[in-house]
Amino acid sequence: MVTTPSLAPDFPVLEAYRRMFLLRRFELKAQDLYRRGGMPGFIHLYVGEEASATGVCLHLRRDDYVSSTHRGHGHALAKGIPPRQVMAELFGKATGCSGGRGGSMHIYDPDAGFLGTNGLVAAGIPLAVGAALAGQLRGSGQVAVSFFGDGAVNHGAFHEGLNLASAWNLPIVFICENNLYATEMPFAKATRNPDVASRGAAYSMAAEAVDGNDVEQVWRAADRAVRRAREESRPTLVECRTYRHLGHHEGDPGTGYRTKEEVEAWKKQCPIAMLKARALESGAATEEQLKEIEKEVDAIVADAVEFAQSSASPDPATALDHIFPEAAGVESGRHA
Ligand SMILES: Cc1ncc(C[n+]2csc(CCOP(=O)(O)OP(=O)(O)O)c2C)c(N)n1
Ligand SMILES: [Mg+2]
Repeated sequence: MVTTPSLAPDFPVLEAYRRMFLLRRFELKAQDLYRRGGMPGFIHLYVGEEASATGVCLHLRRDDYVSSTHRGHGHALAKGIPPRQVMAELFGKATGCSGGRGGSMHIYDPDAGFLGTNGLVAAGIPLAVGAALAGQLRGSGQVAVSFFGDGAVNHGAFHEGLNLASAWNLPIVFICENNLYATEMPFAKATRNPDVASRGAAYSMAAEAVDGNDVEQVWRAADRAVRRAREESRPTLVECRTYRHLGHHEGDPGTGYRTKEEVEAWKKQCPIAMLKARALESGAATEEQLKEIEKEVDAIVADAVEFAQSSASPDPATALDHIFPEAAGVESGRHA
């Protein structure tokens, strides 16, 4: 395992560890439950990429906005949606944050500023640009963050979004989680320029690349970017270089297009193990403190599962609710 120098005194090591550990345990539990057959739909797990959502969301206010991806459970949890509501949504239960209508790829919570996980690659980018514009018009100091993968950066929505954000000086942070593959397509084969951060120059936008498995590095880069957005109303592109430990989705073993050696090498760079080693080495945390956090998180995840499994499915009589906006004078779920 490669370790980097000791943690800076202002880095919130315990909170970072808590959030990353929650994201990891939540996903591994979801994987187990999915394999047992109780969870409908598709799930794409975030295991290995926890430092990115954590390092960024530690800087966000509750009323800041986040748009996410198909691999978005970690973004939802890091932005502050309660684990109970996220787990219940994965099970399609009425108590889920989208009332059980959404599932894994439509986790949505306006109260937490969460503009949704998203089944369409790159589709969260324009949503966040719009939210940043809204924040700018309100003068509220709200910031928008768009998380997306390397698979999104050759889409029109990425280029249009960055261009508009730059032209209108929007308070937004674009976070590319470059895990080197889009499904089974290696990023280096999909483009002649796999240096995502270099693309910021095309839009005269501040940009940097970081080790996306080093939560402190992500946290520092996100600090610069969120300040630039909040205080100067200017956008930033941050490329977090990372890797998914598991397959593309549950069901893909993730081995047909990646060598065992490559996967193992990245697992040795596990963001959680690296933070733990550095926290202990530097004396920023004790073994007991980290164990206590792990115990607390395990209890939270167990409670979320119990909550989700014991919740009711949505009542069929409400199938047409939430489809038409009440404000348009349309009675709940039915044409007037
Ligand atoms: C517009 C669109 N095209 C294709 C797909 C099918 N698809 C789902 S995930 C994915 C790969 C996404 O890769 P990336 O953006 O790098 O995210 P990662 O899965 O690596 O986290 C593709 C092609 C889709 N969901 N939406
Ligand atoms: Mg990818």
